[in-house]
Amino acid sequence: MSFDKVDLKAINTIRALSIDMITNAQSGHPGFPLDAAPMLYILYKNHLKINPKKPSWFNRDRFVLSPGHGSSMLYALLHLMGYQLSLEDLKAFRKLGSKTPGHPEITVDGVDAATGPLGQGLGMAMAAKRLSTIYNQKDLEVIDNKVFAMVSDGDLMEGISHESASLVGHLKLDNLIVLYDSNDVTLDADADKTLNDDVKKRFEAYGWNYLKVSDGNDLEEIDGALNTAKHFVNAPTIIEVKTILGYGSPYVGRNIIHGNPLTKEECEITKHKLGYNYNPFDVPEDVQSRFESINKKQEKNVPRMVTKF
Ligand SMILES: Cc1ncc(C[n+]2csc(CCOP(=O)(O)OP(=O)(O)O)c2C)c(N)n1
Repeated sequence: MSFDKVDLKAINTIRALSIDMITNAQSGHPGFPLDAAPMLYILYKNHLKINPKKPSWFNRDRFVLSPGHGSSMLYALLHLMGYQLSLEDLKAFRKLGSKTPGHPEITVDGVDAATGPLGQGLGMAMAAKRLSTIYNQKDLEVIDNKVFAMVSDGDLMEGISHESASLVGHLKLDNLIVLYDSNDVTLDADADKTLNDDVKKRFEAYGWNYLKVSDGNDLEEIDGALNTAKHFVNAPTIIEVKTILGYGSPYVGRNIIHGNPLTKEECEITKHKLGYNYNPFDVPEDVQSRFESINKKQEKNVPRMVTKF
């Protein structure tokens, strides 16, 4: 599957809306959306089996944004995908009572997990697998969904990620695919000040499959890794994607872009660097129609009729 200029523009729209939201709110975390937008876009464009018109469809794939501080990126994507999040909602980011709080809440259509405390994104696959063993019958697979989670360096440093990854490996949960945003930077400093795990060896020791994408801006490479991961059986998969925190911004690769809003001028500089020259909160027409066609495809994922229980 090849990608074109509109795909790149769509990714830059996610990045641009994210930093616009954060700058508008004067608070938030711009570094992660700028680096991780390509993998989020490809996941929703080509892999996640969902239906934005039926957001609570039971057998939909789930997406868990474990580093909840990247919420602006998820909200931007959900808006573009046609979920019930308007541009006004994006402009109300981090405001009390808004549909777009600083960390995602499951009260918002399209948000599958409330996240924020790092390390908690790895648990949902077990429930889906359990349900499938209870309800699936030989001639009727009622539950065959997958859980896709995105995790960060900070997530993998948390003790809970070790426990859950060990259990998931032991249970051979092949319905879990984890995209690891490996940008080598955390909140206070470069990750190597506190983290030097060999992630490949760590996860293989738990019984996982490990894949690596060497360039988080290489759309084909990300897409190919997800295709490979979906066909693995009898083990969960982690895909380490090497990314660059704050990609395109004046603070690229530095921890200060983790949680400090850009100024309006810095937003403009960042967009210019990305080759994206639109006003704050603008969505280019060709990007809008690209998302409409993605949605048309997704709408074919209609809930199947459940006749036997
Ligand atoms: C359990 C827990 N401890 C601490 C925090 C505070 N915190 C927020 S983000 C972060 C680390 C940021 O590094 P990373 O997760 O790699 O994110 P990135 O810099 O790539 O955006 C920390 C410690 C938290 N959210 N949860």
